Amino acid sequence: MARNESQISRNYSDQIRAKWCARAGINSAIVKLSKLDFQQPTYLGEGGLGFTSKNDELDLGYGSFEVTVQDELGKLNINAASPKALLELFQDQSIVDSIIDWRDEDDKPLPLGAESDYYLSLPNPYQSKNAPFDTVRELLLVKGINERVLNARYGEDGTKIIDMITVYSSISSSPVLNFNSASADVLALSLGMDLPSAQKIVNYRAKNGPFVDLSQVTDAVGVSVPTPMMVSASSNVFKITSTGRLTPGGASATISCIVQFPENSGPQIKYCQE
Ligand SMILES: [Ca+2]
Repeated sequence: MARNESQISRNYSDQIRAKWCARAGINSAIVKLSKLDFQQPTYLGEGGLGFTSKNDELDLGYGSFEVTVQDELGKLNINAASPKALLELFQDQSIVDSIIDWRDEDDKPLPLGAESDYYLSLPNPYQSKNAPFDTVRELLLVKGINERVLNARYGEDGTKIIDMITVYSSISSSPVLNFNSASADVLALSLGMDLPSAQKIVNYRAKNGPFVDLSQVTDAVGVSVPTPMMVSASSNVFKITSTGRLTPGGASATISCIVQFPENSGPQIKYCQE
């Protein structure tokens, strides 16, 4: 019995120490991102930025971290996504109607959607939001959406849907898409482009580095980019995911944070999941 208890308490303290390693990774990413010039094009490389405590030549003594950074503005904004984009992504009209009902102001359901009438009839009732999503995981409150739907894979590279979408905007509250960070799938979905054209943008960017502005995309790739939503060459809001791992024992802990870097103040943590 006593042995079990000491084992449990040891596991617990390993978890705490692994979490401290993960936090060190988050801090290291914030320091790196703080050094970016947010007036310049933001390009973290295809697939985002990755580094480890070993790359940083940081000795955590008992553990290490592994970090990935993604540009949130390179994702499909579910507060701005068109019905067509949502249908392409989720392949389910009922989910599309329910997402639109959740974020629109009225309480009148679309043909396959749901508003407060539906949600108030659930065993644990709640109202329809009738306002923009504040987090991506808020989608779990919407009719027809569960973890399986959010973790389904999309497109040729099989990215999880939850990793392709965002609710975050730049400094102004309007949703913005950074064409220097968006994958071909996200460019196609967000802007209503065809996939081969979107792929041209990504290929050019991967080879030549980021675009300075939208006209340069047209000049370089020969593709005129539709702009049903605001687009930008830069970003100041990122998702940092850090996994801390203990060297002996191998206990691990992962932390994900959304961090925004406003122009005239320090970094702001918008969301954190431990
Ligand atoms: Ca509504």
